[in-house]
Amino acid sequence: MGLSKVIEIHEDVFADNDKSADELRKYLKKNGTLMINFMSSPGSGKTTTLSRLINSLKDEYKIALMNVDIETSVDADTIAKNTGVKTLQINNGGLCHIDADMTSRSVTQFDVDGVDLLILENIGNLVCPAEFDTGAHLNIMILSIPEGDDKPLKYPLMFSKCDVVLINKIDAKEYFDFDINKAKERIFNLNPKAIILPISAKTGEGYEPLLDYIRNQIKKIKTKELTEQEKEALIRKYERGLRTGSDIDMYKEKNSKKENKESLCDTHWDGA
Ligand SMILES: Nc1nc2c(ncn2[C@@H]2O[C@H](COP(=O)(O)OP(=O)(O)OP(=O)(O)O)[C@@H](O)[C@H]2O)c(=O)[nH]1
Ligand SMILES: [Mg+2]
Repeated sequence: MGLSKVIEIHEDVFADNDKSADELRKYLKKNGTLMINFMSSPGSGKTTTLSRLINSLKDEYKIALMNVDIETSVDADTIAKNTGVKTLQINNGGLCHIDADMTSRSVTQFDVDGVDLLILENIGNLVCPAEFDTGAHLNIMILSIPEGDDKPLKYPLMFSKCDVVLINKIDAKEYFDFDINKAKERIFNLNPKAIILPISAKTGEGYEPLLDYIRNQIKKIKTKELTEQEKEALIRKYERGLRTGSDIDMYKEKNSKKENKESLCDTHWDGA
């Protein structure tokens, strides 16, 4: 009896969190803001990766960063100093994760109007952050070479929840017995859709595909979905035979934008 009550409460907590997370995603989408949640174990290189990433994109987009830690504002201060973008430190009172309500409250205080890319540097931990949807549109995790290629076997939830896995510190690979092919195979077994990118936050090696991926995702978040009325009007026009080149191109372009958006929705969110 007591046990089943605990299970009910547990399920409700996650259901409430998922609802808050969906609301935050929709709010950010309306605002034209892509939010990415970066997760990893302590010291894999989140702050270093993000400093370089923000510096590479800050002339193209308005970027803001929220950092979660149990204590101190060291990482938010480091990124503010390294990049000059607006940062917010969230101290979460000793918890090993941040949930969607906490993220929403932080977003409200932070004011993300006009922000194209909102980055969340999650708390360093490979277990708890994977259990809580933060409301981000994308989850990126970092596995670094010194941690070992067996981590997908030991922390499967984290690897199955993320859209992208960055294998960081490849500049140091000659010093460690890290087999990149083994790591990739283990990640794909858990998450066949994962995008895996080896990088070095220290040297910048491997950054271009990551930057292009993020540019593309920002473009997608700003793509407006056609209303049902607009879709029908275009289809009627097309079917009636008003087939000037520009009509057809416009129809195709709008439909392909919709498909792009749906492929994002398939894997990450409903985006309504
Ligand atoms: N050789 C090498 N060192 C790196 C690289 N990226 C980060 N580091 C080093 O790894 C250490 C930890 O990096 P951080 O960026 O602070 O790691 P983090 O994940 O933000 O750490 P927490 O926020 O404490 O969880 C620092 O000494 C970095 O200089 C890399 O690509 N190559
Ligand atoms: Mg950090």
